[in-house]
Amino acid sequence: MTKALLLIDIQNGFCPGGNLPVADGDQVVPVANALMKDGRYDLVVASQDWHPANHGSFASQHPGAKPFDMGELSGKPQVLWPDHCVQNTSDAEFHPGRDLSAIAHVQKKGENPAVDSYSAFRDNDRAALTGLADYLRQKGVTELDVMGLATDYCVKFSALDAIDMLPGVKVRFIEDGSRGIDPQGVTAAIEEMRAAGVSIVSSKDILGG
Ligand code: VGL
Ligand code: ZN
Repeated sequence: MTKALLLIDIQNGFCPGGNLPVADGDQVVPVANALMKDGRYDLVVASQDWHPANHGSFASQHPGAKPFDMGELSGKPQVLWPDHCVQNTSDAEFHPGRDLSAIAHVQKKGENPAVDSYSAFRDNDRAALTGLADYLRQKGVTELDVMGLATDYCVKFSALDAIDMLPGVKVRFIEDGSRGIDPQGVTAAIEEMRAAGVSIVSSKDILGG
């Protein structure tokens, strides 16, 4: 049994004060730090949204568009976001309260300006893989707990891809270790994850007491 924790996009950009803030996004930091203590996990991996300044998911790249408008990217429907998590800016840095000492691997994503990458495993068009699935397979991971930001986008797509790409691995979503962009989207995301075979758990179940 090899247990891994996957921490999704706990970056300044998705926390209060960031460019695409998720309500109470910073509240997941103490949950992540507590879970990483005491060697509970054999492996801890983090993803990092890492966009070039001209990324096609940014409303700023679409004349006349506003952030959160529905637009198109490479012929596919795309939510247009405020510029966020631009490479080598403080917005893309991990939240300063995070304990990074246990993180064995950082998976960057979203570098191709022509396609968005919500999942830490592959681009939204499913063409390009990030390499994370191979990495976790090579480490012999049998249980994967997923948490972070944002529940209704990157966390959901990462958990669904884990089910799809890592057959036989038990995947759990840590609800109180995650926050979402849209409350209705969060409810739908949790249902979608559950229906796909993801267990919904609380950090208290894991920490005990
Ligand atoms: C995310 C929107 C755009 C996320 C990333 O981390 O959930 N959402 N880029
Ligand atoms: Zn992004």
